[in-house]
Amino acid sequence: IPRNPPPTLHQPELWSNDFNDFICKCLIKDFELRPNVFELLQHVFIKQIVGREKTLQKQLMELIDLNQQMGVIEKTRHERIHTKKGSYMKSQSQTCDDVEDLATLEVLDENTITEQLQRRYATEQIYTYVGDILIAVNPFQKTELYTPEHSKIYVGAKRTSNPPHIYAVADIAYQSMVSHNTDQCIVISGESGAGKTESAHLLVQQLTVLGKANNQTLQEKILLVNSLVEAFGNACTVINDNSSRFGKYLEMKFTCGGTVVGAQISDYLLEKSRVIHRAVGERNFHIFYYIYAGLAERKKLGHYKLSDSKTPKYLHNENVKLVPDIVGNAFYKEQFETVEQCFKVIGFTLEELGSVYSTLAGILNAGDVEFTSVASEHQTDKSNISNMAVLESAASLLCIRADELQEALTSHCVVTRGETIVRSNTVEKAIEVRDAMSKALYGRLFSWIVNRINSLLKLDNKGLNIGILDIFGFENFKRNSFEQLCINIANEQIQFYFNQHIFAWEQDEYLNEDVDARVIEYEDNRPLLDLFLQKPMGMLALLDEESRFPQATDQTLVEKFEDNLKSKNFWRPKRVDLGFGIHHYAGKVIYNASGFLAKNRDALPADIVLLLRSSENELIRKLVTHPLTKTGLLFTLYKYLTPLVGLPSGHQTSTGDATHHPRETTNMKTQTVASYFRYSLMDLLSKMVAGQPHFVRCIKPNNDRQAHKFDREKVLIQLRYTGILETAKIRRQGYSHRILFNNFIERYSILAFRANEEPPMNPETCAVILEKVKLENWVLGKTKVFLKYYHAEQLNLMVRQTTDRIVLVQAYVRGWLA
Ligand code: AD9
Ligand code: MG
Repeated sequence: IPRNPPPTLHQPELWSNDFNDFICKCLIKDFELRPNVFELLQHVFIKQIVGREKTLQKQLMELIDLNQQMGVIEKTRHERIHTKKGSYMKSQSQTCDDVEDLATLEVLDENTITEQLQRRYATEQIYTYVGDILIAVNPFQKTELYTPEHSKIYVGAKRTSNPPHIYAVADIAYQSMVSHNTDQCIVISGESGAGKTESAHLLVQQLTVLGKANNQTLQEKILLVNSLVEAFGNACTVINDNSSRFGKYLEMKFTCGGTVVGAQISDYLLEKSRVIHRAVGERNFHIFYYIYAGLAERKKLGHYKLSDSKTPKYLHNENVKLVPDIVGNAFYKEQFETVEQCFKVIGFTLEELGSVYSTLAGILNAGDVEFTSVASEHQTDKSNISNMAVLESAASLLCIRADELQEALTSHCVVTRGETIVRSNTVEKAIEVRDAMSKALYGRLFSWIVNRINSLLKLDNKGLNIGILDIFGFENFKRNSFEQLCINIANEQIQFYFNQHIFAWEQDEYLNEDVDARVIEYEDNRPLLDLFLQKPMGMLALLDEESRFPQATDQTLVEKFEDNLKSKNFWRPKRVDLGFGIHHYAGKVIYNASGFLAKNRDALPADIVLLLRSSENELIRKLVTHPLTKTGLLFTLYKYLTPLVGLPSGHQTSTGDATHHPRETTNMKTQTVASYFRYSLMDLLSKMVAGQPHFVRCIKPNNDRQAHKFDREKVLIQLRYTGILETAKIRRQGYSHRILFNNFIERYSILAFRANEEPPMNPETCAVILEKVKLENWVLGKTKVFLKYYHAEQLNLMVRQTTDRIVLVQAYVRGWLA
């Protein structure tokens, strides 16, 4: 029996009206009425089956048996999960006050919710629903929750029949994509280390199972994409050993029938400053350590001009020694092999791989180039390179001329009145140029890898997709810089999107449609978005403005903030040089503006660009020649988005902005990080609003990454700022699904009307359908049916069961009549 069949019921040329009528009658009723099937059949087919009663009776009994078996199968599936050994047992661990959906709690307050989560966590039930939203509390240990068995029972199952699970979210997104023919989007949020990336992996895994990739290699490739980009985009921070240092939106592509056919990734704002500098106790991107260990194992360090005794500067860390911590680290070696395997399976050529390694080794060597100050006649501080051998190594790895690299690092050209003058760089300036080159190379290499993966996994056919958003989580370190500001603004934006979806749009609709529903108060973070994104007086706009003044300093920048930002969420703390505070939705953060201007300008000197363009390595040339543009910018949605993003009118009217991607700009100097960041956010949101969203909220139960430790206060704070309590309330009282009358009738009339009937498109028809299927607590508005979060799933399941059964019976009857 095919899943998701076209309802052959609607092919009257195949079946007589009587027959259709019969199918509707006996199938709409549930399994309990099955004994009547025989009578009904006899009644309808009496004329055609004279003389064949015995055979028919036997076949009908088989049919009934089969149906019952289906029922039984479903039952045992549940029993299996309930009685499976281990602590994840619903039947044993679930007490009578234990609930799987917080929206159904009798007493709804912070304490009760925390208590529920704690109780469930203690028995390794890390997942809990709040209506249609999934809460995932990080277990900080391996669990038995992701076996093939689990994967199986969450396929096409009713949500309430299994314990809450991330696989159920995958299933709901998949089923609604297939049955409504619409794109879906799964938004995973939570602070750093809460479990977003792990959740994203699990979703991809389950979606490949659901999407039945008929091609094993494709399935394998999709599963490897995450590992590959994470090797380049993740790093060890003080909070998380595998912290995402970029935002990732992975779209899985499906045919309309639901077969997975490809994947595309969009990356957002890689924290490339990590290449040149890290906070105390943190590390560079994983890949540097992997290749170091891997190349050492293959005795190839020399080939890539890497030392086996001296740690490159870019990998310096007070606690890490090159030997044995990097070279000789078994985990890193293993990861190197895995990454190389990923590259190969996805389809990168050996030549490309070699170039990637050379570029990485080139960056590490560049980082070790040192400068000394020399006094000159006209200029007091000129710089010289003190270790020419290292410079030569870097140049040879990047396939450029050493003397030209030396020149580009130690001097720069200025054009004055049509004349080009060469000026020397001070040591400081030379270091800045060197680091800018390293950052740019790494950032562009990362984007190139992402684009290359996309072109290798791309499919032309237009189908449906499910996007999974996994960004860097909210961060609050001892010292917070420009990177944290960007990360936290992105999180602010995601929270705003969540609020819009869960609260604002829902409540707007009640008003518009005259539906009586209690208004739920929630914390609106719109003022914060305005503080950051407004033009011309928002923080990012001010930052851009100040970045344009050559004389500006980080000090003048914070003063500018202080003079212009009028918000209770912004303040200048006393006694913190260059400090400013922001009261984010998730808490107060003190930032240090030191380096903001340089980081925002992110200038790559023209001399370096020209030099790299002359590289004999094709990859390096590509990195600096072709602007890497992101595909699929959905700026048509711009209008719809603008009120959502919270951008003021100045931005709305500048359509030039909207159609022109920032990276396409040829003048690399004018592209600031802040303006690119705004576009990234826009791009991301435009993708998100195009699909139906599903939310996963990851919760970190403690700051020590410990299993079995539930810090109530820590959890409570997260529940508060993510608005879980309000979410539970609105899910209980509100109507999260709103469907236009016509759409509702088209989709669900099969549940109450015959195939050849054409019920009128009016609210009464909707009521007939809803009453027929015995749903309660729905409301009819002026143009829409208002449903509770659990109704949509019940309806979809009924439609699926009905079509499945229709196909089943048709298959049987086809057999008898033949
Ligand atoms: V960040 O914002 O990228 O710094 P994430 O992505 O929210 O962060 P991540 O998924 O990397 O956090 O999880 C952190 C660690 O928690 C993982 O490395 C695992 O050790 C652990 N974790 C998270 N989720 C699970 C899980 N479902 N089962 C077991 C988990 N361990
Ligand atoms: Mg992550």
